[in-house]
Amino acid sequence: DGEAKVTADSWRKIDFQNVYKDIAALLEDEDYDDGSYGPVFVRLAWHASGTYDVRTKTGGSDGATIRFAPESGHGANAGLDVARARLEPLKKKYPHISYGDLYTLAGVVAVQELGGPTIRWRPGRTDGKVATDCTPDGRLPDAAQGASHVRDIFYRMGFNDQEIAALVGAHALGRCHTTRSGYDGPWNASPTAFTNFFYTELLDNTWVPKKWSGPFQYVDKPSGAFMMLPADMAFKTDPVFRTHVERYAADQDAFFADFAKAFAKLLELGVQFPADAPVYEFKALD
Ligand code: CCH
Repeated sequence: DGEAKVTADSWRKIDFQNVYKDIAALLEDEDYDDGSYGPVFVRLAWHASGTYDVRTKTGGSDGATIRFAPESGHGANAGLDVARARLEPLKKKYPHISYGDLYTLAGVVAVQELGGPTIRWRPGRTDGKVATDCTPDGRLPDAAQGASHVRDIFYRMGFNDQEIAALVGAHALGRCHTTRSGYDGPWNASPTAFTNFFYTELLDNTWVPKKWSGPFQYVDKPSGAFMMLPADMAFKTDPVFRTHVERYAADQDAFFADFAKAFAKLLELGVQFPADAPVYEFKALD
């Protein structure tokens, strides 16, 4: 199978601009969610990477343990099988690409093709890991909690408050699914466009508890059309996070620049790249 073909430098055989184009062709589907797999590709790239522990140097996207049980079945990863299945034909087409490179590149393509900033990306993740390399459950953030939990989780990866505030701006994209996380709804009216709307919506709306039998979350008043997770609200109530949120709400270019740096760092956590691995800055397609 493809996995057997991935060696330490098999990425050298791949034209990644072509892989980029092929991933881009998988984004649109009018029958899926809001019409794009982009948001769930971004989430796959983030959850494949965000298991990193800077102290033990375990986790991260190298080896893509997210595809193995038990990690694939961790509550936070519910629904990401959909993204992996969508990408699987490209593993067949490019057997020399590692799953870690494929999943992280899919996140890059999605951000860029949905109108976000250019994300610097390098190939060279390997496929050699096995199920016993899976990270323990609980390394990804729990949406029901607040600022101190969010800090614990992201400091463990090696991020600071500014980087955390920039990364969560990805919640401009996509939506929550009752069948996956239990939460419900999109964060704004354009969930398939990469914008700074997470910050503007967070600051500009009055957020009230949603009246329903599902998990505690917020909806905007009066429309009720948009949502915030309890963890999202920490970015409004915590004074340090809020200074960054205010800056990103006022200045989309500042958000794009900081997101690009923090997301590229996220996708590289724990990866030992070959010294000569090229840094790609792909051009968005038309
Ligand atoms: Fe997130 N996120 N995320 N998130 N996330 C969810 C959906 C998306 C948290 C919880 C949730 C980041 C940080 C956090 C995306 C990107 C990022 C959902 C709904 C929950 C719950 C899942 C569902 O039901 O489908 C929490 C908590 C945090 C931080 O504390 C970061 C960082 C990123 C990327 C840089 C994207 C995109 C989605 C939409 C997925 C989709 O399928 O539409």
